[in-house]
Amino acid sequence: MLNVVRKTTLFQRRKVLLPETSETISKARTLRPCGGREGQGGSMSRIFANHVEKAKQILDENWMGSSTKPAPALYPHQWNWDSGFIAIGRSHYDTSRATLEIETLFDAQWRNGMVPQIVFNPDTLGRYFPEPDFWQTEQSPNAPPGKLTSGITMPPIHAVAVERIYRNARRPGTVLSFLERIYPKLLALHDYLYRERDPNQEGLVYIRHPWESGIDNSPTWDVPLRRIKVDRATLPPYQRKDLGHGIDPKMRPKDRDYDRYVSLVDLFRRCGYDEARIRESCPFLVQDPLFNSVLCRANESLAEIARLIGESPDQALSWVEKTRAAIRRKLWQPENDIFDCYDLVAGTPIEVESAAGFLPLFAGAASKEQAKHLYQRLDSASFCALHQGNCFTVPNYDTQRDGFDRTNYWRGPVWININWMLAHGLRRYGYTLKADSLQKDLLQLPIRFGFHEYFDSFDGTGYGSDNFGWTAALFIDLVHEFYETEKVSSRIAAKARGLFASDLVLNSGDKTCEVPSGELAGALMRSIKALRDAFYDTSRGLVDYHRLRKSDEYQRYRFLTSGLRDFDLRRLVGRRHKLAFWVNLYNTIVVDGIVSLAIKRSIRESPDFFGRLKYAIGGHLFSADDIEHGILRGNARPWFHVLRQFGPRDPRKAWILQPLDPRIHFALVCGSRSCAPIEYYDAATIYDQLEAAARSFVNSSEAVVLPEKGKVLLSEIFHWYEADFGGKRGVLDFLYDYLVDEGARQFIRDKAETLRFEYIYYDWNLNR
Ligand code: 2M8
Repeated sequence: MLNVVRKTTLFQRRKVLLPETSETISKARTLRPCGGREGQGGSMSRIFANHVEKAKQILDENWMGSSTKPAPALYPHQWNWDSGFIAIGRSHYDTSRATLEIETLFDAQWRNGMVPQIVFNPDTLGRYFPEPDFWQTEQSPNAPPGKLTSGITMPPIHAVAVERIYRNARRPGTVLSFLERIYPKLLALHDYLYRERDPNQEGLVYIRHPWESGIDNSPTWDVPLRRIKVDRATLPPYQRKDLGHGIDPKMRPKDRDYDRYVSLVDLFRRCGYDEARIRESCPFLVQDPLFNSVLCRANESLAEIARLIGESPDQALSWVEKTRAAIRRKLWQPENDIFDCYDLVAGTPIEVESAAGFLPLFAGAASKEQAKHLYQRLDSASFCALHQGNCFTVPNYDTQRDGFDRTNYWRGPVWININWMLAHGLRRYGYTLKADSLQKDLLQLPIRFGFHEYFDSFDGTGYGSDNFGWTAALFIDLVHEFYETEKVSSRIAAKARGLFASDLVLNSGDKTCEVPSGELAGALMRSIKALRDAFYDTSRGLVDYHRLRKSDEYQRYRFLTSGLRDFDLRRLVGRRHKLAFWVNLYNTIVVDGIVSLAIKRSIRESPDFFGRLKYAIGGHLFSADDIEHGILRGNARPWFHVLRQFGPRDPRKAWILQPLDPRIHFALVCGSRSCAPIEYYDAATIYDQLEAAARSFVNSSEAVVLPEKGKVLLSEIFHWYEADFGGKRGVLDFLYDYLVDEGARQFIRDKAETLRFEYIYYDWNLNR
């Protein structure tokens, strides 16, 4: 992939890309296209619908008859928490496979209640290590007869999945018998964990193998694993099978990690899988915030399931309280603003922070104060801050630490399941903006880079296995959730419609500016520059609306706009001056509108925002649309209309600017995150500035060239205004002229005839 995001100031900005439709997913499970003034909803929904179809296809291809393997070749059996996440995805459209997935897993539940990490598929043995011959779980009286399983467990997400299956079922009543069957098994699993894995009755269970955490080679485990001195002479011989699938070994655990994984398994089998014996001699016993948070959150679901089938939720609720209190008390590290693991063997915390340390948010286990600190740590360069650019939320390990590795498995890349849980956790504590941004990253990663196992935390490249189960499943869930959120915002918009139904002339009123007409344009431009200097972050394209609203600079600007009512536009002389005047005025009417309408999250809260907001200028009204399509685009047809902006006899046609310069599209700011970054344009330098704006935009993540996929992903701007660039061929020429990556240019040159464009979601969230 050639042109994603680069670490230079010029290309600093990465925008979060998302669909902007306000349609909701119907219960009939179809993603319908939609209209919408601010964005081309139809094609957006289609992109979603296509990818949901692709995700379902992946799950179908990985289906093994009664459960789903996590990946086509790398993981050819059923995995414990993978099945939970997969069932969550399927719950939206295939209740029967979702329930079967869980039932198959629990059919292999051990007699002591443990649900194994892997249930082996007898038909695909020989392709993974370690398999039943190595685990030798038949030594344990607890192993389930007739089933082939491993001898460890994983984070127990299943109750959460079961509750989802019920909630998402078209006829929840029909799922009740499944709930009745599975409830005692879920209860037995949780009971096993508290009984066997919490010897001191603290409310915190331990894991005894890195594979039990699900985040196998996380740097957190380096410390306890170092304790294991591997003696090659006594280590049972083994052969790794995970390196033979075309995956770069750099992206997988090292041999020395595997030696330790294997030596732990060897210890378990030597102990006959007897928990008391294992506990006595195991060098790896860790109370992990990830595992305990998942268990704690699952207890909440367990209580809910109990209520649904008329059982008492008390046991599950008391576990919730106990584990929450223990996480809060024992695992919190105030100096690091995060939850750490506790090493039971060493009797100390493991102060190595991964994304797992934020998961108590998922369980509601963090206190409000802890959540505040967690949020500060999470929303920082360590884990990719909001609007930071050049990163995707949330990398699995602190990007600022030495051990961070953006490509290696659990040592840095972004994982969909962890972030899915984090997004829920953030929402639970009211950090909606951050939760939204996680959700959008999680949606765009598979769309842009494929349904991979994990993703590069800086440029999004997909690693590990392709066609990965939980990436596909949670994508389906996230799409559904996204549409649910949209349903709420469209309700807000409907409310707003009632409040602001008519035109809003922002410079009407009694105030009259005393600046002489001949000086007004200059004074207005200076005041716009003052706004830019004080309140715009031009590198990230953000506006501090909150401070701006109350500032003297903004009052001054408002005051000067009153002078526009009598301003004689003939005073603008020369194309540079006219261009700068209209571009700056457009960008500032948008800011003025956002402040005046007290827009909170998106200009979409106000219907027809660009058409209704107006300035009276020289006896005529000019909306933002009039300025953009009428003046700056040379009275072109807006993409959402059939007619040109100004009719044949419209007197405002006297001010249209021709010829149209397509670079204005990278200077006009629509108050949203996917538009160009806001800037002040100076008449003296405007051509250079437009040039820089176009170059920056084309080399940002708004234009991604993917030679290996034979396609180019582009901002919707190139779609809506294709004609302004001279059609598709003109867009290609434009890209060719402005791209700096030689490989990308060459690809465009060679493949111009066959190249396909795909358009990236447009993020209408406010650029604040
Ligand atoms: C990975 O773990 C397995 C061992 O369980 C492996 O590396 O072979 C982890 O990513 C784990 O979280 C996941 O459940 C499993 C299957 O996707 O693969």
